[in-house]
Amino acid sequence: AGGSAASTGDLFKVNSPNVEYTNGEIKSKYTYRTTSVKRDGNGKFTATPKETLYDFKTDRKVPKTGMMLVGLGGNNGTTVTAGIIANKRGLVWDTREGKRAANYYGSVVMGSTIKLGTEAETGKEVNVPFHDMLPMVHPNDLVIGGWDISGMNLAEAMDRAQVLEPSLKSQVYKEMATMKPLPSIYYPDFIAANQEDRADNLVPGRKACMAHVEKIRQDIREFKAANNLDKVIVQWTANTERYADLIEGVNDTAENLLKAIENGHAEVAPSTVFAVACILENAPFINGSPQNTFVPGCIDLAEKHGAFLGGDDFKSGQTKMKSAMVEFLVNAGIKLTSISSYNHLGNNDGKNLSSQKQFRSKEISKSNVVDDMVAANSVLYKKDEHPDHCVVIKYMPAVGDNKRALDEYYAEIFLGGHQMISIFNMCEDSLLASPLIIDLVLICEMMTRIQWRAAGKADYAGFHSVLSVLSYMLKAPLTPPGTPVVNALNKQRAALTNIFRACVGLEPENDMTLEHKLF
Ligand code: NAI
Ligand code: DG6
Repeated sequence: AGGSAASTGDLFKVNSPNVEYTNGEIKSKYTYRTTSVKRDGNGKFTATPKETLYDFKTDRKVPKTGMMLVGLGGNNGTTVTAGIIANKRGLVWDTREGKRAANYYGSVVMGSTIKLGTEAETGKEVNVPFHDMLPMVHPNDLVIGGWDISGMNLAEAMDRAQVLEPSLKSQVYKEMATMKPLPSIYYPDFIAANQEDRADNLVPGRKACMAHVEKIRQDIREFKAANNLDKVIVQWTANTERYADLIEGVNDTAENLLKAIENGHAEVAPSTVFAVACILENAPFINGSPQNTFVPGCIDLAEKHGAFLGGDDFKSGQTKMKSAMVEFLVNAGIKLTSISSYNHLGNNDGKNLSSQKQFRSKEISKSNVVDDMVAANSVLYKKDEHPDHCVVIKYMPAVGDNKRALDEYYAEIFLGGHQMISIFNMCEDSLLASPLIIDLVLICEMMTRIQWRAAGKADYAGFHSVLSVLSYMLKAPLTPPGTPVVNALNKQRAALTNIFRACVGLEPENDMTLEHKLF
């Protein structure tokens, strides 16, 4: 345990004329197979198989990467920092249930595997760690920094969070005490009034301005230089903000958004100011909270600069379960008719969400996660028919970070019968969110090193600015304007793993296993 181990991407080699390994790159020629469907006037379909040829090129050099968190002093910020230090040092600590060692459980990249293929002699599956599919950054090598409106050092902030065992905290305390968040921007109207008392580490000024954008850009540059980094990825894990109003002439285009910041318009949120600074600094920016940081003008700006964005809202417990459960029910032909989701928690996130406008941002992101699965099944649901869906969040200080989530799934089954599934989900919220923060950084970084071109074209390009490939980790996946949102958890994972497979010239994994059926 411990130490650093960026994957070199050489655990396996693909033996194919369509794949070329050079010192610096992996190049693949890839046939993307889809089905094009036409509907005639009588409601009949013609389905035509379609092939598109792409070239992918993956940079094999794993960069020295920095992760800057907005909200570094919060529960997620301190937990993910302590977790990475613990892994880096291979720490072991006592708990009442015995010794525990640092791990990356809950991280798709560090904790899961991908089927590579079938062993020739035995016919058995060969699975490789996700982290070894492509040459990826190891989380132990991430250099951590960031901002918080609370100036507490990270050791004290970790105590304030009440997430980790004392025997673990004592081992990382000294190192974390040396880490202090950079001052941040604070526009009080965007987060709950009950947060005011921790806002003691502020860049002067209480509304958007270009000086704030420039200050954040400067912070990123200085962090990069001080730590000799090739790349910095920024992630919002600060308080949930209220939605910003979408106003024509203010946040609808890149130009108008920049003008609105210059003019100090009151509807520009701190998270949008961070996003704009990151776009201009070419640092990918991921939003782990539910608010509409990525107003149309912000996405427009990212597209113009070829900068990467990902969002919104970490999908950690209740919603991840929901996106798996609803996919199962609807694909099983069971008519889900209602979902009642209740949860209570006692951490600072819960305190902030006890305010109506901030709760509303969360309610929206927690509520939209079933739409695509329901819309895909015209046998069970008429057009625009939806299951009833209600989301409740209550602040209960005594339970701290130990969130309780109760869900009732009510469905109609054969011949008018009913099925009720009730789930009680209890977890330390930040221990579920921290591995997602890591996955988002590692995958996002990887995507900055993959380029594509249509076969026969001269120039390669990057993926679209909006990285919808991060959807698996996010409750309300941001997708390129005009493209569909996929919430179904298995589809999200398949998109991610199959894009990685395409980069090394492998077909999407299918589970036909004809080799075990046709002999
Ligand atoms: P937290 O309240 O413990 O931490 C948020 C931190 O952000 C605080 O330290 C606060 O001082 C700071 N902050 C507020 N405004 C800021 C600004 N403008 N600039 C810099 N720092 C600022 O909350 P926690 O539990 O760490 O969650 C963070 C966010 O992640 C919340 O929005 C939450 O809704 C979201 N989230 C959390 C999940 C989880 O499982 N823990 C899952 C999904 C989303
Ligand atoms: C209570 O819902 C507070 C929220 O911040 C959640 O804990 C967080 O969004 C995680 O939600 P979920 O639905 O992914 O467990």
